[in-house]
Amino acid sequence: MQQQLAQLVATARQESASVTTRAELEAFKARVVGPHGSLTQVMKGMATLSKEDRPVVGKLINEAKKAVEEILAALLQKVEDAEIASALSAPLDPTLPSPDAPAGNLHPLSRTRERILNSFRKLGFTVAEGPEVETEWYCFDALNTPGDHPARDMQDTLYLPKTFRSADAPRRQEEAMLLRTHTSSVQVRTMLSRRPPFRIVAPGRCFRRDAVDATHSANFHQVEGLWIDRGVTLADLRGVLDFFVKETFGADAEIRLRPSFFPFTEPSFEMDLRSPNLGRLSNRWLEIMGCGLVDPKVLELCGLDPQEWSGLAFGLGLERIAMLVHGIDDIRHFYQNDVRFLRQFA
Ligand code: FA5
Repeated sequence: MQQQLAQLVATARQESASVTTRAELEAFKARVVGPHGSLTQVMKGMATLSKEDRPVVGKLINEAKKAVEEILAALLQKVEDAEIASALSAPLDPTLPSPDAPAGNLHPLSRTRERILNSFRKLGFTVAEGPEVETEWYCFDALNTPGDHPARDMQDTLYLPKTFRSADAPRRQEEAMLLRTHTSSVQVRTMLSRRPPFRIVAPGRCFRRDAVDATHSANFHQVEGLWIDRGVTLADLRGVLDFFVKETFGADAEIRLRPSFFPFTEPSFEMDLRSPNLGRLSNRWLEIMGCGLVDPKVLELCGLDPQEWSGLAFGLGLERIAMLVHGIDDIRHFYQNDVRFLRQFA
Protein backbone atom coordinates (compact mmCIF):
# COMPACT_ATOMS: atom_id res chain seq x y z
CA MET A 1 0.00 0.00 0.00
CA GLN A 2 2.81 2.34 0.94
CA GLN A 3 4.47 1.71 -2.38
CA GLN A 4 1.21 2.10 -4.29
CA LEU A 5 0.62 5.50 -2.70
CA ALA A 6 4.18 6.68 -3.30
CA GLN A 7 3.80 5.64 -6.94
CA LEU A 8 0.47 7.51 -7.17
CA VAL A 9 2.00 10.74 -5.85
CA ALA A 10 5.03 10.40 -8.11
CA THR A 11 2.84 9.89 -11.18
CA ALA A 12 0.69 12.88 -10.23
CA ARG A 13 3.76 15.06 -9.83
CA GLN A 14 5.10 13.90 -13.20
CA GLU A 15 1.80 14.47 -15.03
CA SER A 16 1.33 17.87 -13.42
CA ALA A 17 4.36 19.17 -15.30
CA SER A 18 2.43 19.07 -18.60
CA VAL A 19 -0.63 20.96 -17.24
CA THR A 20 -0.74 24.56 -18.52
CA THR A 21 -4.41 25.57 -18.97
CA ARG A 22 -7.41 25.69 -16.64
CA ALA A 23 -9.17 22.94 -18.62
CA GLU A 24 -6.12 20.69 -18.31
CA LEU A 25 -6.01 21.42 -14.60
CA GLU A 26 -9.65 20.39 -14.18
CA ALA A 27 -9.05 17.16 -16.12
CA PHE A 28 -5.96 16.39 -14.04
CA LYS A 29 -7.86 17.04 -10.80
CA ALA A 30 -10.62 14.66 -11.92
CA ARG A 31 -8.05 11.92 -12.70
CA VAL A 32 -6.60 12.08 -9.17
CA VAL A 33 -9.24 13.29 -6.69
CA GLY A 34 -12.49 13.08 -8.76
CA PRO A 35 -15.11 10.42 -7.91
CA HIS A 36 -13.23 7.88 -10.05
CA GLY A 37 -9.78 9.36 -9.45
CA SER A 38 -6.76 7.25 -8.52
CA LEU A 39 -6.51 8.56 -4.94
CA THR A 40 -10.26 8.22 -4.42
CA GLN A 41 -10.06 4.56 -5.45
CA VAL A 42 -7.33 3.87 -2.89
CA MET A 43 -9.38 5.62 -0.20
CA LYS A 44 -12.39 3.47 -1.05
CA GLY A 45 -10.18 0.39 -0.46
CA MET A 46 -9.88 1.39 3.23
CA ALA A 47 -13.22 -0.29 3.88
CA THR A 48 -11.79 -3.72 3.11
CA LEU A 49 -8.89 -3.37 5.56
CA SER A 50 -8.71 -5.01 8.97
CA LYS A 51 -9.24 -2.90 12.08
CA GLU A 52 -5.51 -3.07 12.94
CA ASP A 53 -4.31 -1.99 9.48
CA ARG A 54 -6.72 0.90 9.16
CA PRO A 55 -4.90 3.53 11.32
CA VAL A 56 -1.56 2.79 9.63
CA VAL A 57 -2.96 2.96 6.12
CA GLY A 58 -5.14 5.95 7.03
CA LYS A 59 -2.01 7.87 8.03
CA LEU A 60 -0.31 6.99 4.74
CA ILE A 61 -3.38 8.07 2.75
CA ASN A 62 -3.50 11.38 4.61
CA GLU A 63 0.13 12.04 3.73
CA ALA A 64 -0.54 11.23 0.08
CA LYS A 65 -3.64 13.46 0.12
CA LYS A 66 -1.63 16.34 1.51
CA ALA A 67 1.04 15.88 -1.17
CA VAL A 68 -1.64 15.85 -3.91
CA GLU A 69 -3.26 19.00 -2.47
CA GLU A 70 0.09 20.77 -2.59
CA ILE A 71 0.56 19.71 -6.22
CA LEU A 72 -2.93 21.03 -7.08
CA ALA A 73 -2.38 24.36 -5.27
CA ALA A 74 0.92 24.90 -7.10
CA LEU A 75 -0.76 24.07 -10.40
CA LEU A 76 -3.61 26.53 -9.77
CA GLN A 77 -1.08 29.25 -9.05
CA LYS A 78 0.81 28.38 -12.26
CA VAL A 79 -2.39 28.46 -14.37
CA GLU A 80 -3.56 31.78 -12.87
CA ASP A 81 -0.16 33.39 -13.41
CA ALA A 82 -0.25 32.24 -17.03
CA GLU A 83 -3.76 33.67 -17.51
CA ILE A 84 -2.77 37.07 -16.09
CA ALA A 85 0.40 37.15 -18.20
CA SER A 86 -1.61 36.35 -21.31
CA ALA A 87 -4.22 39.05 -20.55
CA LEU A 88 -1.49 41.63 -20.00
CA SER A 89 0.36 40.75 -23.18
CA ALA A 90 -2.73 41.38 -25.36
CA PRO A 91 -2.20 44.44 -27.56
CA LEU A 92 -3.44 47.54 -25.75
CA ASP A 93 -4.38 50.79 -27.45
CA PRO A 94 -4.37 53.54 -24.83
CA THR A 95 -5.81 56.01 -27.32
CA LEU A 96 -9.15 54.14 -27.51
CA PRO A 97 -12.05 55.82 -25.64
CA SER A 98 -12.84 54.12 -22.33
CA PRO A 99 -15.95 51.94 -22.35
CA ASP A 100 -19.18 53.86 -21.71
CA ALA A 101 -20.13 54.10 -18.07
CA PRO A 102 -23.42 52.28 -17.53
CA ALA A 103 -26.30 54.75 -17.84
CA GLY A 104 -28.13 55.37 -14.59
CA ASN A 105 -31.78 56.27 -14.17
CA LEU A 106 -33.78 58.59 -11.98
CA HIS A 107 -34.69 57.35 -8.52
CA PRO A 108 -38.40 56.37 -8.39
CA LEU A 109 -39.03 59.16 -5.87
CA SER A 110 -37.48 61.74 -8.21
CA ARG A 111 -39.57 60.43 -11.10
CA THR A 112 -42.75 60.57 -9.05
CA ARG A 113 -41.90 64.07 -7.83
CA GLU A 114 -41.39 65.31 -11.40
CA ARG A 115 -44.63 63.69 -12.50
CA ILE A 116 -46.55 65.34 -9.67
CA LEU A 117 -44.97 68.75 -10.25
CA ASN A 118 -45.73 68.52 -13.97
CA SER A 119 -49.44 68.01 -13.34
CA PHE A 120 -49.56 71.10 -11.14
CA ARG A 121 -47.47 73.12 -13.61
CA LYS A 122 -50.29 72.55 -16.10
CA LEU A 123 -52.57 74.44 -13.69
CA GLY A 124 -50.17 77.39 -13.41
CA PHE A 125 -48.38 76.35 -10.21
CA THR A 126 -44.66 77.19 -9.92
CA VAL A 127 -42.13 75.37 -7.76
CA ALA A 128 -41.05 76.91 -4.45
CA GLU A 129 -38.51 75.70 -1.92
CA GLY A 130 -37.68 76.16 1.74
CA PRO A 131 -35.01 74.94 4.16
CA GLU A 132 -35.08 71.49 5.76
CA VAL A 133 -33.68 72.96 8.99
CA GLU A 134 -36.45 75.34 10.03
CA THR A 135 -37.28 77.61 12.90
CA GLU A 136 -40.10 76.64 15.19
CA TRP A 137 -42.05 79.70 14.09
CA TYR A 138 -42.18 78.78 10.39
CA CYS A 139 -42.88 75.12 11.07
CA PHE A 140 -45.55 75.56 13.75
CA ASP A 141 -46.40 78.98 15.25
CA ALA A 142 -47.11 80.77 11.98
CA LEU A 143 -49.27 77.81 11.01
CA ASN A 144 -51.54 78.48 13.97
CA THR A 145 -49.90 75.75 16.04
CA PRO A 146 -48.52 77.36 19.21
CA GLY A 147 -46.22 75.52 21.63
CA ASP A 148 -49.02 74.05 23.74
CA HIS A 149 -51.14 72.89 20.79
CA PRO A 150 -51.81 69.11 20.84
CA ALA A 151 -51.16 68.90 17.06
CA ARG A 152 -47.45 69.38 17.83
CA ASP A 153 -47.30 66.00 19.57
CA MET A 154 -48.19 64.26 16.32
CA GLN A 155 -45.21 65.84 14.61
CA ASP A 156 -42.35 65.40 17.04
CA THR A 157 -38.93 65.92 15.49
CA LEU A 158 -35.27 66.61 16.24
CA TYR A 159 -34.65 69.99 17.82
CA LEU A 160 -31.21 71.43 17.26
CA PRO A 161 -29.16 72.63 20.22
CA LYS A 162 -28.76 76.06 18.60
CA THR A 163 -31.26 78.86 18.57
CA PHE A 164 -31.60 81.30 15.74
CA ARG A 165 -32.03 85.06 15.75
CA SER A 166 -34.76 85.58 13.24
CA ALA A 167 -35.31 88.92 11.53
CA ASP A 168 -38.60 88.03 9.88
CA ALA A 169 -40.23 85.91 12.58
CA PRO A 170 -41.93 88.86 14.20
CA ARG A 171 -42.89 87.42 17.57
CA ARG A 172 -39.56 86.19 18.86
CA GLN A 173 -35.97 87.30 18.69
CA GLU A 174 -34.55 83.91 19.42
CA GLU A 175 -36.06 80.71 18.20
CA ALA A 176 -35.51 76.99 18.45
CA MET A 177 -34.40 75.30 15.27
CA LEU A 178 -35.65 71.92 14.18
CA LEU A 179 -35.82 69.50 11.27
CA ARG A 180 -39.07 70.43 9.55
CA THR A 181 -41.92 67.96 10.03
CA HIS A 182 -43.84 69.02 6.94
CA THR A 183 -43.44 71.21 3.88
CA SER A 184 -46.21 73.52 5.16
CA SER A 185 -43.43 75.82 6.44
CA VAL A 186 -42.90 76.77 2.76
CA GLN A 187 -46.46 78.14 2.73
CA VAL A 188 -45.41 80.66 5.38
CA ARG A 189 -42.15 81.57 3.66
CA THR A 190 -43.98 82.10 0.37
CA MET A 191 -46.77 84.23 1.84
CA LEU A 192 -44.19 86.42 3.57
CA SER A 193 -42.01 86.87 0.52
CA ARG A 194 -44.41 87.16 -2.43
CA ARG A 195 -47.33 89.32 -3.29
CA PRO A 196 -50.51 87.37 -4.08
CA PRO A 197 -52.03 86.09 -6.24
CA PHE A 198 -49.77 83.04 -6.64
CA ARG A 199 -49.90 79.27 -6.89
CA ILE A 200 -46.94 77.22 -5.68
CA VAL A 201 -46.01 73.60 -5.15
CA ALA A 202 -43.14 72.86 -2.76
CA PRO A 203 -41.51 69.43 -2.80
CA GLY A 204 -39.07 68.47 -0.08
CA ARG A 205 -37.73 66.29 2.67
CA CYS A 206 -39.45 66.06 6.05
CA PHE A 207 -38.51 64.48 9.35
CA ARG A 208 -40.60 63.00 12.15
CA ARG A 209 -40.02 60.90 15.20
CA ASP A 210 -42.19 58.14 13.70
CA ALA A 211 -41.51 54.44 14.25
CA VAL A 212 -40.32 52.97 10.95
CA ASP A 213 -42.55 50.35 9.33
CA ALA A 214 -43.75 49.44 5.83
CA THR A 215 -45.56 52.77 5.39
CA HIS A 216 -43.70 55.13 7.75
CA SER A 217 -40.21 56.49 7.65
CA ALA A 218 -38.52 58.97 10.00
CA ASN A 219 -37.29 60.80 6.92
CA PHE A 220 -39.76 61.11 4.04
CA HIS A 221 -40.91 63.58 1.39
CA GLN A 222 -43.97 65.72 0.87
CA VAL A 223 -45.26 67.98 -1.86
CA GLU A 224 -47.06 71.05 -0.53
CA GLY A 225 -49.49 73.11 -2.55
CA LEU A 226 -50.68 76.66 -1.91
CA TRP A 227 -52.92 78.90 -3.98
CA ILE A 228 -53.60 82.41 -2.68
CA ASP A 229 -55.98 84.65 -4.58
CA ARG A 230 -59.19 86.58 -4.17
CA GLY A 231 -62.25 84.36 -3.81
CA VAL A 232 -60.62 80.90 -3.70
CA THR A 233 -63.26 78.33 -2.75
CA LEU A 234 -63.72 74.68 -1.94
CA ALA A 235 -64.76 74.15 -5.55
CA ASP A 236 -61.25 75.26 -6.59
CA LEU A 237 -59.71 72.84 -4.10
CA ARG A 238 -61.80 69.98 -5.42
CA GLY A 239 -61.08 70.90 -9.03
CA VAL A 240 -57.29 71.13 -8.52
CA LEU A 241 -57.09 67.84 -6.64
CA ASP A 242 -59.39 66.03 -9.06
CA PHE A 243 -57.21 67.17 -11.97
CA PHE A 244 -54.03 66.01 -10.20
CA VAL A 245 -55.48 62.59 -9.37
CA LYS A 246 -56.73 61.99 -12.91
CA GLU A 247 -53.33 63.01 -14.34
CA THR A 248 -51.50 60.65 -11.98
CA PHE A 249 -53.82 57.66 -11.71
CA GLY A 250 -55.85 57.80 -14.92
CA ALA A 251 -59.11 59.37 -16.07
CA ASP A 252 -61.19 56.85 -14.07
CA ALA A 253 -59.70 57.94 -10.74
CA GLU A 254 -62.05 59.66 -8.26
CA ILE A 255 -61.51 61.71 -5.12
CA ARG A 256 -63.38 62.07 -1.84
CA LEU A 257 -62.88 64.85 0.73
CA ARG A 258 -63.40 63.66 4.31
CA PRO A 259 -63.69 66.25 7.10
CA SER A 260 -60.57 66.35 9.26
CA PHE A 261 -58.54 68.82 11.28
CA PHE A 262 -55.34 70.78 10.68
CA PRO A 263 -54.64 73.93 12.72
CA PHE A 264 -53.74 75.87 9.56
CA THR A 265 -56.75 75.11 7.35
CA GLU A 266 -60.44 75.71 7.92
CA PRO A 267 -62.30 73.66 6.85
CA SER A 268 -59.80 70.78 6.71
CA PHE A 269 -60.04 67.46 4.90
CA GLU A 270 -58.27 64.20 4.27
CA MET A 271 -58.40 63.46 0.57
CA ASP A 272 -59.06 59.86 -0.44
CA LEU A 273 -58.48 58.43 -3.88
CA ARG A 274 -60.15 55.53 -5.65
CA SER A 275 -58.98 54.14 -8.98
CA PRO A 276 -59.51 50.95 -10.96
CA ASN A 277 -55.84 51.02 -12.06
CA LEU A 278 -54.16 50.18 -8.76
CA GLY A 279 -53.77 46.40 -8.86
CA ARG A 280 -54.80 44.79 -5.60
CA LEU A 281 -55.70 48.25 -4.20
CA SER A 282 -58.11 48.97 -7.06
CA ASN A 283 -61.50 50.45 -6.20
CA ARG A 284 -60.65 51.00 -2.53
CA TRP A 285 -60.67 54.44 -0.95
CA LEU A 286 -57.04 55.30 -0.09
CA GLU A 287 -56.02 58.31 1.99
CA ILE A 288 -53.25 60.23 0.26
CA MET A 289 -53.17 63.80 1.53
CA GLY A 290 -54.33 66.51 3.90
CA CYS A 291 -55.90 69.67 2.52
CA GLY A 292 -58.26 72.58 3.14
CA LEU A 293 -58.82 76.29 2.82
CA VAL A 294 -56.12 78.43 4.41
CA ASP A 295 -57.20 79.48 7.92
CA PRO A 296 -57.71 83.29 8.09
CA LYS A 297 -55.52 83.31 11.23
CA VAL A 298 -52.60 81.98 9.13
CA LEU A 299 -53.17 84.66 6.49
CA GLU A 300 -53.03 87.26 9.25
CA LEU A 301 -49.87 85.79 10.81
CA CYS A 302 -48.28 85.95 7.36
CA GLY A 303 -49.26 89.57 6.82
CA LEU A 304 -52.20 89.06 4.43
CA ASP A 305 -55.61 90.61 4.97
CA PRO A 306 -58.16 87.76 5.24
CA GLN A 307 -60.89 90.17 4.10
CA GLU A 308 -59.13 90.46 0.77
CA TRP A 309 -57.24 87.20 0.34
CA SER A 310 -58.23 83.57 0.56
CA GLY A 311 -56.43 80.36 -0.30
CA LEU A 312 -56.32 76.62 -0.58
CA ALA A 313 -53.53 74.34 0.61
CA PHE A 314 -52.68 70.67 0.45
CA GLY A 315 -49.81 68.39 1.44
CA LEU A 316 -49.22 64.91 0.08
CA GLY A 317 -46.72 62.18 0.92
CA LEU A 318 -44.44 61.54 -2.06
CA GLU A 319 -43.48 57.99 -0.98
CA ARG A 320 -47.11 57.00 -0.56
CA ILE A 321 -47.95 58.17 -4.10
CA ALA A 322 -44.88 56.44 -5.57
CA MET A 323 -45.87 53.24 -3.76
CA LEU A 324 -49.36 53.37 -5.27
CA VAL A 325 -48.18 54.25 -8.77
CA HIS A 326 -45.58 51.45 -8.88
CA GLY A 327 -47.25 48.86 -6.62
CA ILE A 328 -44.42 48.99 -4.03
CA ASP A 329 -45.37 47.40 -0.72
CA ASP A 330 -42.64 48.69 1.61
CA ILE A 331 -41.42 52.28 1.95
CA ARG A 332 -37.97 51.08 3.07
CA HIS A 333 -37.13 49.92 -0.49
CA PHE A 334 -36.74 53.59 -1.47
CA TYR A 335 -33.78 54.16 0.83
CA GLN A 336 -31.84 50.90 0.61
CA ASN A 337 -30.18 51.68 -2.72
CA ASP A 338 -30.48 48.10 -3.92
CA VAL A 339 -29.78 48.31 -7.66
CA ARG A 340 -32.09 45.32 -8.33
CA PHE A 341 -34.95 47.49 -7.04
CA LEU A 342 -33.78 50.74 -8.64
CA ARG A 343 -33.16 49.20 -12.10
CA GLN A 344 -36.84 48.36 -12.42
CA PHE A 345 -37.59 52.05 -12.94
CA ALA A 346 -35.15 52.55 -15.85
C1 FA5 B 1 -49.39 67.23 7.08
O1 FA5 B 1 -48.18 67.04 7.20
C2 FA5 B 1 -49.96 68.55 6.68
N1 FA5 B 1 -48.92 69.53 6.66
C3 FA5 B 1 -50.62 68.39 5.30
C4 FA5 B 1 -51.45 69.57 4.92
C5 FA5 B 1 -50.91 70.56 4.13
C6 FA5 B 1 -52.76 69.68 5.36
C7 FA5 B 1 -51.68 71.67 3.75
C8 FA5 B 1 -53.53 70.76 4.99
C9 FA5 B 1 -52.98 71.74 4.19
P1 FA5 B 1 -49.99 64.75 7.60
O2 FA5 B 1 -49.29 64.65 8.90
O3 FA5 B 1 -51.27 64.01 7.44
O4 FA5 B 1 -50.32 66.25 7.22
O5 FA5 B 1 -48.98 64.28 6.46
C10 FA5 B 1 -49.30 64.41 5.09
C11 FA5 B 1 -48.83 63.18 4.33
O6 FA5 B 1 -47.43 62.96 4.58
C12 FA5 B 1 -49.50 61.89 4.80
O7 FA5 B 1 -50.73 61.71 4.15
C13 FA5 B 1 -48.48 60.84 4.37
O8 FA5 B 1 -48.66 60.53 3.01
C14 FA5 B 1 -47.16 61.57 4.54
N2 FA5 B 1 -46.49 61.15 5.78
C15 FA5 B 1 -46.68 61.62 7.02
N3 FA5 B 1 -45.87 60.99 7.91
C16 FA5 B 1 -45.14 60.12 7.19
C17 FA5 B 1 -44.11 59.17 7.50
N4 FA5 B 1 -43.64 59.01 8.72
N5 FA5 B 1 -43.59 58.42 6.50
C18 FA5 B 1 -44.03 58.59 5.24
N6 FA5 B 1 -44.99 59.45 4.87
C19 FA5 B 1 -45.54 60.21 5.83
